[in-house]
Amino acid sequence: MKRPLSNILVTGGAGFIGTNFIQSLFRNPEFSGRIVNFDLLTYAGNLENLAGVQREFGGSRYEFVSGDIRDRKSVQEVFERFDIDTVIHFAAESHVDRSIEGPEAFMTTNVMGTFTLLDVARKAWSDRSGALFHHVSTDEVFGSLGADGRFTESTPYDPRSPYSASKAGSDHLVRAYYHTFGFPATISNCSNNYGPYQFPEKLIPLMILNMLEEKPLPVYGDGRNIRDWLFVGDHASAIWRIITKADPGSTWNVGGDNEWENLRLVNVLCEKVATARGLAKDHYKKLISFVRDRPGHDRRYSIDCGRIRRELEWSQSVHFDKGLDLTVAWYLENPEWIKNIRTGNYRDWLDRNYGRRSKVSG
Ligand code: NAD
Ligand code: TDX
Repeated sequence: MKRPLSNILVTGGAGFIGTNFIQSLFRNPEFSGRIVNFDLLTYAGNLENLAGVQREFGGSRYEFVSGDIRDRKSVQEVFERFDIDTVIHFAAESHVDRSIEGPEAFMTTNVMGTFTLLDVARKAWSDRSGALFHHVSTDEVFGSLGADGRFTESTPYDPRSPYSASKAGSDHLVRAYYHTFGFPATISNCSNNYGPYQFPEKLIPLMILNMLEEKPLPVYGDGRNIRDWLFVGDHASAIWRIITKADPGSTWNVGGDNEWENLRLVNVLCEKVATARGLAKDHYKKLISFVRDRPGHDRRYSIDCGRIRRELEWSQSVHFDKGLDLTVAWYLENPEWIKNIRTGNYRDWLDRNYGRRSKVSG
């Protein structure tokens, strides 16, 4: 291991990937440090996800601090109180559709929040060696591909949505801090994650939950857009490789080598949910409903993650078929989790969003 990892600040740890990352770290026999989870608990943050971690490690190796990464004072307090030596920065507004509806929070949290964290960390770490700031980013910063080509670590940035522009802005800031101040930072750009605890505004959980309620399954445009999917636990293991093995200033693409057209994926999900519930294989397919396309909808993402495989010996362990089965089973087995999050902001947003979107065929 290249660094101590004694006191890790995880921002956005109550969200989808942060939750899975924290759980995986506490299962990892190589990790013996403490995690401080700093999260604003927006609509997307859910502490219930970490109730088990809190029970087992709370007060000793796990602390939750409610706070906003845009608030310099709170961030400074955390650095001082917990002697932070590592940051894994997940906190963000993460949903493309919301960034189209209301981009402001994406700019303040993703850009200014990242700036605030970087700036506090730089000052706190002026005399420290072995510290690391790992910034969790997305393949969407590279823009949209046609039928050919793949994103590599040197593909020029070309973000198309307010979300991806805000993530690109934060990536640039992280690199600028490395080059200008010698600040110890790494970046990963990962493809679409799926798995337990994902908020059901994203494609896979939204489809599963709509099936359970026999609601329309809204496929944007012609359904031929392509995404590369990676099981969230494999993203967590890639981050572990980076924080334990990578040099400051390095950037890593992470993906599943697993491209799917949305419509094909939704059809497979229909079959998996139907099978899991003992229904005819095609039961849910009649719910597929083509709706107005997402504005600026990126056509295809494809990520070349050869570098992390070769240089950090990372590999994914969950095949898509198995990962989808696990994910479907998790949503079917956790109706309380679904009930608890489907209130307030989420419900209002969903009603507004899908109420407005016109159906073009069915
Ligand atoms: P998420 O929306 O599920 O969780 C985001 C978390 O950040 C929530 O717990 C939320 O409460 C917290 N948060 C938001 N604003 C905050 C603020 N101002 N201060 C403190 N906390 C705040 O997101 P996710 O899907 O888990 O994504 C995590 C990170 O990974 C993001 O940076 C995202 O851009 C990146 N990423 C996501 C994917 C994906 O497929 N989901 C893929 C690649 C990269
Ligand atoms: O109802 C839907 N119907 C539909 O056709 C939804 C929610 C999505 N889609 C399409 C849009 C995309 O082509 O499915 C694809 C996946 O959509 P999302 O789940 O919203 O993910 P995406 O926009 O690809 O972005 C995700 O992956 C990269 C995450 O939300 C980002 O945080 C991450 O950076």
